[in-house]
Amino acid sequence: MAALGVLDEIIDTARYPLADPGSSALREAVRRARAELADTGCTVLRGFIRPELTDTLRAQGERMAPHAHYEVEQVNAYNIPLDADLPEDHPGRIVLERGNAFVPRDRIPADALIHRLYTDELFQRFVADCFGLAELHEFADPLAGLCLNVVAPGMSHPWHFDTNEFTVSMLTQPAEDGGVFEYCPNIRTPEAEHLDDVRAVLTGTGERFVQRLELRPGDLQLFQGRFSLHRVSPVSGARQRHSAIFAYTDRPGMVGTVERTRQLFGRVLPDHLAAAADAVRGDRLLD
Ligand SMILES: O=C(O)CCC(=O)C(=O)O
Ligand SMILES: [Fe+2]
Repeated sequence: MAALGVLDEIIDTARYPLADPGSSALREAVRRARAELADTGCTVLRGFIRPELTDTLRAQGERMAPHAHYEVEQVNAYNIPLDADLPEDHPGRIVLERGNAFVPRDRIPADALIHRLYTDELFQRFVADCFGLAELHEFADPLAGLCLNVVAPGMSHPWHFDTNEFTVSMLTQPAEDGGVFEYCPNIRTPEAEHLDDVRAVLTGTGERFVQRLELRPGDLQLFQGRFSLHRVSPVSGARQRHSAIFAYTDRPGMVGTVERTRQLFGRVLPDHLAAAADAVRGDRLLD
């Protein structure tokens, strides 16, 4: 039973018995995750990975980090074009430097701990339960589905809202200093942007909105970033900060656009071009 192998080798199944969804330990873990997600859009499952594996987790990340696409990009918090027609005082006009770099899925060995977790069906089932989703699918995108997010000293992953509904991540290597995950729970809602509050955070006067997570390698983080502005604060010291991003959707077949893929990874694959062609044609018939 391959799935059981992943569970017992990688996950601390004494704390998170994923193969036994009816157990009181697992029911309590799911209940807590759901309650915290409903409250703040964020929950951390501490010590998800077996403690004796945290050094392997770190070392594997360190080995793949040189394959990240390093290119500083000018962005805003909303992931919209910088020349968008916005009022003078709109926080979307504040330009930030995105200095993090992603190692794409095709550079992450299939036997790496994070890759084995990402594709494990019981892990996916557990994550879906925590988010209260009926189903969960890996991205069909060969690059964006699983990434290692690398923030080098002097860099940050600046304030932003996510375009996806939910994110699953795991710190694999902390920074020596800085590199803290900071977030503003529900600073906007589906009904209201709360631009004044967002501007306050972006300009450094919104401390009252900001919460900080103390993450340790091997903690599993579940996050809903569409309404909660968040960032990884500037990294300092000698070490890069590494985190695995496990990207899932509630519908199958998710492939990134050609433009965004080139920005994030510096290249595109035939799958991205094919998906773009399908989107234009609206069907999969031969020309
Ligand atoms: O690396 C992290 O902890 C945060 C990543 C993030 O916010 C993102 O990829 O959208
Ligand atoms: Fe994000």
